Amino acid sequence: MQMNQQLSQIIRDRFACAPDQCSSRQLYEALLLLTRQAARDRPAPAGARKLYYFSAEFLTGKLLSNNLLALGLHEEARSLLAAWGRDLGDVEALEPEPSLGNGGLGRLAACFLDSIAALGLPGDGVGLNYHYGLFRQRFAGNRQTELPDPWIEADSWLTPTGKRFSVPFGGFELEAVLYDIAIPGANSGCANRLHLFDVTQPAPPPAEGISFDKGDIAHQITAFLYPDDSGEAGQMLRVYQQYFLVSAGAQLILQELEERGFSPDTLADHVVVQINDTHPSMVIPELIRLLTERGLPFDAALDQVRRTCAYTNHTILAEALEKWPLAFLEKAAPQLAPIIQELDRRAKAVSAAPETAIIDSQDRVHMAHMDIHWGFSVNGVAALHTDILKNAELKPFYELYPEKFNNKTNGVTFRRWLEACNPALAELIDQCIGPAWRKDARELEKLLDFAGDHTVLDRLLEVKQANKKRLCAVLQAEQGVLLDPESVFDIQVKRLHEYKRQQMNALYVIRKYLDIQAGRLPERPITVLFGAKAAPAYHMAKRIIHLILCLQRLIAENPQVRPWLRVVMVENYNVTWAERLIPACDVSEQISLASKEASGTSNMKFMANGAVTLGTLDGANVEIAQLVGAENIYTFGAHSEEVLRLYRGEEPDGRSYRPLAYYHRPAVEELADFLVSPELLSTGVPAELSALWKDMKSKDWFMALLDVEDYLAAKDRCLRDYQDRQAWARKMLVNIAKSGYFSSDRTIRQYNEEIWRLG
Ligand code: 26Q
Repeated sequence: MQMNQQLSQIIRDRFACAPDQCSSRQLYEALLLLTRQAARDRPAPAGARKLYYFSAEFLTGKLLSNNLLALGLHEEARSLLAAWGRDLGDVEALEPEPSLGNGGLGRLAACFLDSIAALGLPGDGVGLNYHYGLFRQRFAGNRQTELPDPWIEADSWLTPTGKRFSVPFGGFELEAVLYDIAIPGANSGCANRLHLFDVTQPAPPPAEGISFDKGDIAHQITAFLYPDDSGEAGQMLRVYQQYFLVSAGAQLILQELEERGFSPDTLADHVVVQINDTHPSMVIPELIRLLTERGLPFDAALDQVRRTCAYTNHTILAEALEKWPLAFLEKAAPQLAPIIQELDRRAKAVSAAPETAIIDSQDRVHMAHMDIHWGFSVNGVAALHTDILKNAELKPFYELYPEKFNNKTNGVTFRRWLEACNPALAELIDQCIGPAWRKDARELEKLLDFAGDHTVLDRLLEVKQANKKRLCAVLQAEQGVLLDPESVFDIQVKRLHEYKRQQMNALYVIRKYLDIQAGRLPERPITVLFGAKAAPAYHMAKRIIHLILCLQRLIAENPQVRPWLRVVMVENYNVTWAERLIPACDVSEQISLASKEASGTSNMKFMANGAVTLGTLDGANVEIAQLVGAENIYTFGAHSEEVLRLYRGEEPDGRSYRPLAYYHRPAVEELADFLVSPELLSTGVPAELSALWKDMKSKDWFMALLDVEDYLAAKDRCLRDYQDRQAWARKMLVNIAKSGYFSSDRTIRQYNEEIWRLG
């Protein structure tokens, strides 16, 4: 049946009206039903082994447009709505965004599902059906406040499957109810599933803010996505969440194995489990437990599980490496404790070194160590990150198991992050090199033939300009700020964390503010855009947001500075905002302290959309720099080796990092002291700003002051170069042409060839 008839029928049946009379809301619901059904109707891909991608987070973003594209229905839907006098964009705007992730790790999982389905590989996601994703951010009094962000409406992408699994916690049991979201693959004709587990009786909406009764496990376990604030209250609930996810997920695996006609003792031949960071690591002991329950001896169960499970590491930040007190695990899942203790005993027989123990001398369980000893693969997410894992962070493990370690540089789906979010650029690319790049992003390299073509370079600048104007219109409508699209758009969007160093970018803003007041004007006005959420209990991160919002206000209210410099922090940064900001970006800020950002993925999205990177040699920036060459990227700052030596206090003179030595440099002191200047204190909360200032001078754990002078110089150089528009357009073109390497299709092919072997 034609889409016209299908949609008209849904609208007639549901709303008893004609398509051209119904509201956008009704059109949205009708399109949701049609798209959801079309995705569900697709067959699952075939293969010898099936992948289960276990993750506490799947940051899918909105799905309507994405799914229409994957199903090949987008153009038909657009023109049908146009014939009814309606705009598909207006309808898509009504979809609530499922923010079921904190940031990079969750968004990576979503890109991976998109690529797995597009490549026609059998692989499902396994996660939790949080009712409230990451909190909704509001600014009040130049500070962040948090509100719940519900996304499940009467009609949503979720399909109840009728499947239920009983999860045995210490002292009580909970039923896990399974919902699925179909993931259609672009060009593959198949669909995989995202399996999301929920409780039978979810809690009612919270009465106020995002606080809730953390002791009410039975109802609250799937209420909220846990923000990254390890060390604070609620850890026990986090453990319950993790066990709920892995126990239900492991039972699903064994049920499907049986349905496929295989016995439990052949698990490793038919199943592979990818553990996305340590949040689902308990799947290892849980699978062992379930296999022994089904009659396998412990050794046979362990042998199957160790050939089934593979682990991805996403961080070297010590505070983010999960170590749970054994007592927590004993309380939440007592049946796992003896298994974990046995895994620990056996690991200690392999290596007596305390740093490789699963259970340490303080009875804490190191989740990553369990994965490394008892999984068959350990991968980092960018070349530098994997090198640091092998040679520093996990060195003792690399010496024990060199064959397990491998790198899989992250990637992003170009279908969402170029085709869908930047249609004008996609069309220009088509005109230059044809549409083959849409199926194989490496084809983008053919754009290099146009590096000297002034017509193409001019068109590239026009597309960027149009995207900047589009962003300005949205910002004016949604946040009431009026920006100058002729200014340079310098953008830093990512979770707020000290190691990502948004504070260093703020110091640049202060530098320009002081310069402009002193009559030293930039060659072109500059707009610095931020988007970032801070974990509610991460006080330093919230202070940095406060600083940026104070600067935003100070500058907006200063008639002398305002025409030359603007700062805007978008409220409630999420995937939808990213889709508008990234195509409009000129300068991509990737300024983490070298060694700390495992990969980064916005760096790849910006690059593919023709932004030029200003960054440290960290994470995947290193690979970007290698691909585009020194003339097409601005790098600065200490290298990772130096940073790691500073942390160990191993510089040649035995030196470790002392921020005060950098603070006292004249160019730096003036900027840092601005944090406690009367004019800034008058717009902000003095105690917060001075706490930030004191920390910067005395601790500066992520060494913003170490790199700040180099950063200021690199950014000034970058902004000067921007003035030669043709030369800049050439840099944009080279970045787009070389970005194909960062397609998640490439990443997933490598996972499949080197880890999963789905066959
Ligand atoms: C841990 C314990 C308790 C509560 C929360 C957490 C927690 C939650 C989320 C720890 C970490 C995260 C998220 C980590 C993350 O997003 N890492 C990013 O992963 C990206 C994909 O590989 C990389 O590109 C980024 O460099 C990395 O920071």
